[in-house]
Amino acid sequence: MTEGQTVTVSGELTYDSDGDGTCDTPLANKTVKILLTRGDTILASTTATTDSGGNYSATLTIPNTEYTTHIIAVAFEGDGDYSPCGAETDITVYSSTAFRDVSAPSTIYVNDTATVSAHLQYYDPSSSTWNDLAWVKIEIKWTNPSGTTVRDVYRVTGSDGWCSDSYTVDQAGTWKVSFSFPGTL
Ligand SMILES: [Ca+2]
Repeated sequence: MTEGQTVTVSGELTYDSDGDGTCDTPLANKTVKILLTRGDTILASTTATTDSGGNYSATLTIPNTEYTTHIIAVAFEGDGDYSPCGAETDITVYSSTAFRDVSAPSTIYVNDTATVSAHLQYYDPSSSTWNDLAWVKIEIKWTNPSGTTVRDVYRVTGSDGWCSDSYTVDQAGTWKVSFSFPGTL
């Protein structure tokens, strides 16, 4: 994630119906707090109300902050009848991220398998360097010459920040392949 980006947090709120320490039953129509924290500091917060299936969803905007790992915490404080259950997820805030190299065949023929690759890096302002962004999920979309998206998959970058995908093209013309890094959630 980078500053100004929004992150959608969604999940299911449950409680421990039989006291075995594991939350197991959905809780409808309850308010949960969703917090973005760094250390002991709350940087952003919002609330959401669960639906009939216990599901909630809310959006937070990443504020101006340090470029490091943050925690998104979902908290239900309980209301007397239920024991609280919560959840946490780490996210990392980057000053910026970019696909800094791409690799694709310039010409291929119908029924050939094309492989495209892209190199994701993030900017570290403390050292003024671009570094490889490893082990994050990338969405890759293939659009054929008619403008139809025929493949939409997720790939994970390797330790070198590169990810790739292959597709057997079945139409002549110009194909488009898009790479996007939606953030770490
Ligand atoms: Ca239980």
